Amino acid sequence: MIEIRTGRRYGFGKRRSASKRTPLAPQGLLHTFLTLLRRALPFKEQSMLRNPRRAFLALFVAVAALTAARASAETPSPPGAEVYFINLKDGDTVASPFKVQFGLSGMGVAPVGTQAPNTGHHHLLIDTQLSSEQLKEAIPADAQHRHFGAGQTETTLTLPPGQHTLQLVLGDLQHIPHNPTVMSAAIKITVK
Ligand SMILES: [Cu+2]
Repeated sequence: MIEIRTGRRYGFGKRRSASKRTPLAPQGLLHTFLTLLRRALPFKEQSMLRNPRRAFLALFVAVAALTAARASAETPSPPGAEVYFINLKDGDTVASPFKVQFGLSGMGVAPVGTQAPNTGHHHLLIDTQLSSEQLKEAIPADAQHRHFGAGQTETTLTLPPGQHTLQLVLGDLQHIPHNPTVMSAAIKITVK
């Protein structure tokens, strides 16, 4: 059976007798986490965490703080940065498959994993758009949200005949749009 030692006043590194060991409860994961947390904290905080409700509250506050920090962590973009379609414009008619070239000015294209100021990678939105909420999160990855994380600046699309909307958005290394957003106009094209 897995056993864990419970937190104890000044118990850091101290060996405890086997009789005082507590078997892992069914809700083991949270219990283990709280035990480790207790051990890592000074005595005052340890005693606070012995109260499960307060411990849960502390956990909640920590998660909320991390979430808030992440939300405000959008990568800044320089003034005047622009992303645009090089070879297509609103109203064009194309035959499928067709090439789409991505233009970027005022910033640089960098593959995912590169941490450099004023860089990002291209994302192509096909027949969809990002809500103001989505502009603060990682861009989804699916058939309508294409990522070009290797730093590609063009692609070849195969779309069914009819009218389609295309839009480019630059994203940072976490796939989150910059702030201010660097996004092209949404163009409508007709596929023959
Ligand atoms: Cu991406």
